[in-house]
Amino acid sequence: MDSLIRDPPRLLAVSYGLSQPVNVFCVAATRYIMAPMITVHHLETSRSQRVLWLLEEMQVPYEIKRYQRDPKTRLAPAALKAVHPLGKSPVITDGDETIAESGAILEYLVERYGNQAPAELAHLQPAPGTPAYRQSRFWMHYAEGSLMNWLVMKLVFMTIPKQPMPFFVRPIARQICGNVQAKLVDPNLATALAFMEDHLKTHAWFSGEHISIADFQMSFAVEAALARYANGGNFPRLAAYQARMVARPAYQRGIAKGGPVVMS
Ligand SMILES: N[C@@H](CCC(=O)N[C@@H](CS)C(=O)NCC(=O)O)C(=O)O
Repeated sequence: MDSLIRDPPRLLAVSYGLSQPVNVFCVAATRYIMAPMITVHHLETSRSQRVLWLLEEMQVPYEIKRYQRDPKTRLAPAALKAVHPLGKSPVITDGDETIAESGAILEYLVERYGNQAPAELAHLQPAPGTPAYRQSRFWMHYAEGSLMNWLVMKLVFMTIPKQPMPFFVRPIARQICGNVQAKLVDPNLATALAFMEDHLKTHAWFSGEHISIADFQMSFAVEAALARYANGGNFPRLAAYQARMVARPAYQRGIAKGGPVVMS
């Protein structure tokens, strides 16, 4: 055995059941060339940060293709439609697969690469039938099915009065947008944030005591909610949750690569 350890080409041959010694560099190069390469099509200040954070936590190699928003409309460039007909971000490609919708992307990545993740992420997808699983499923749906709608509406009604328009229309636009926020959007956001604040009284992470896929899906919504609606002082548990998430080295690596998360 000692002699094998001192002879890597022969050691590899034995491990792979080959009759000839193996060139270590060939094995490394073949592995590198055959490794599936994930491309994250990343629109600046977008939900795509969810995907970067997860990939960084799982330590799965990937590359980023960056897209800038139109400076006036803040919409995605047409180039994203060449990747996926919906033209939204995030979207990833992995070999022949193209996957859109952040929730579907997170589930795909956990299913395909979750078993390679560091031990701390063992509960990324909680075991079916457990309370953590039910919580995880709820927050995965709630993030995009309910919460993000109110946060997008908030952004739209905050932005409209700042758009170019004849000067005499602006006060009317401001009044209408203010009313919609006060009567419809803000009360719904108040309910949502109080609900999350209450949940975080008894849960360290959204599914329970361990970080799970739901935290990646909720991350963008939490950031947007605290930036657009609430100040952390009113929601100390939500603010503490955000601080815990942002302090994670993998989260910071995602930001360093993808840029700021929330559009201001
Ligand atoms: N539900 C989708 C939403 C995708 C979406 O609307 N992404 C935004 C960025 S956060 C986008 O691409 N906006 C640009 C546009 O609509 O042109 C998801 O979770 O992936």
